[in-house]
Amino acid sequence: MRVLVRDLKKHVGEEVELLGFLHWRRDLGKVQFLLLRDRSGIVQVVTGGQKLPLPESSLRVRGVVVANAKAPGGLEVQAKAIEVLSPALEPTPVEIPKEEWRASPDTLLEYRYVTLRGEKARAPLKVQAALVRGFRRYLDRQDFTEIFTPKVVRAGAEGGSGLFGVDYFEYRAYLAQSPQLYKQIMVGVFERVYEVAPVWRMEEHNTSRHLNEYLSLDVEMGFIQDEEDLMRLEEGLLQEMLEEALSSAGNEIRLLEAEWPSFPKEIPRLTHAEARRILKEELGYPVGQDLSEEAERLLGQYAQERWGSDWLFITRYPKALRPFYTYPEPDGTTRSFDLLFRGLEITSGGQRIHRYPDLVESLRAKGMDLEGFKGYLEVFKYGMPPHGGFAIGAERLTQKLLGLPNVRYARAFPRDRHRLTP
Ligand code: AMO
Repeated sequence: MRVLVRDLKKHVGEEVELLGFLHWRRDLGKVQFLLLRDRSGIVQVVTGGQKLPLPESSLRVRGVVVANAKAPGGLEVQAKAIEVLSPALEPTPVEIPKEEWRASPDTLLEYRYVTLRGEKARAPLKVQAALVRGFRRYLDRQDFTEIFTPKVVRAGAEGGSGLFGVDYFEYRAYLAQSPQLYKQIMVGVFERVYEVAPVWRMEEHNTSRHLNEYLSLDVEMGFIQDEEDLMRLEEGLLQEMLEEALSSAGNEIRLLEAEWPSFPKEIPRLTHAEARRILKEELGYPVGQDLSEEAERLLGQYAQERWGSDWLFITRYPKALRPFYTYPEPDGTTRSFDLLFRGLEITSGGQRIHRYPDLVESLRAKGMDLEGFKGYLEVFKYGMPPHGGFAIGAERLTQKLLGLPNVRYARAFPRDRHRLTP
């Protein structure tokens, strides 16, 4: 019966069977050392008189577990038999044990199908999976229903720009840039919904924080009072996501030496107007209407210094800066918010317009084509309750939590301006 590397300590003195990949090998003539990597960890295996195959070959190893203070993890396996299940045919383009961000990012990403096997390369994906599990679990407990909305759509949700076109028989269609309109429609069905799915943004940005395909963690909730209900929901939600990551991907978090954030009971909130005032008057930053990435970074620092918080909500954005569906206030602001984490926007959200005439007027005021929104608009004739929601960018959250230099490392196969393979 197969034993996983993480369980070997329970089998000292016993003969076990291991399955895994040849992570690294060293031949001293009479003895050969190899590191065997499975999904749970890495162990040293010692053998004699064997010709070992190339690294990354998959193996079955039978041997006795012995304590050895000098071996990584304090254990090694003295092999009785090594069977090559599938030999590597070529040396790997990057030496996996040395991957440690030492190769150039382009090289790591070009050979991602095999560089992902590195312990540090795969760790962010493990942490992300745990974050998503926490996301689902928290919302399930709050009586949300998971939904699955179309990814090929007739119109953009966020204002029409940044859409990838696709041929859909004789029609022009687009890849969804957000499940926004569908998650709102589904509030009329289940009141509380969420979705975990990729979205596409045709943006030219070639930065360490932009992807052209990313995982959007979307939430939408009916019968809210205002956007404060949503921010409180997100506080509880993030807390559970972080707890799940720490408890089930703790090894990965330690491996990456991530500085884990503390989570305040209540995240500090600044209105957009206050944030601009602080930037201008206290930080001497020449601020425009829109907060630049540099401005967000400065506000992140400010929250750290003033409240000791890695997290900061910016609320009440002006109408001109938010999509047509955002609930307006008479003073020209909206019931909207962004969440900054360590100075990077990881969430946008807010209350939505829920009355038909207001929505039509808002679309017109933004100069948008009503025709494309026909199916969406109709539902507002049928008693849509006050509602709102938000979306968390999964890769950005993962990147900032783990201190990754680039958001691309938080996605298995990133799609960026020039990368469509692997
Ligand atoms: P927004 O467009 O602000 O809002 O996106 C929400 C969150 O998604 C992440 N994000 C990105 N991550 C990586 N690469 C990108 N190019 C990228 N663009 C956005 C960010 C951002 O905060 N429908 C609204 C949400 C809502 O109101 O419910 C929306 O999509 O973390």
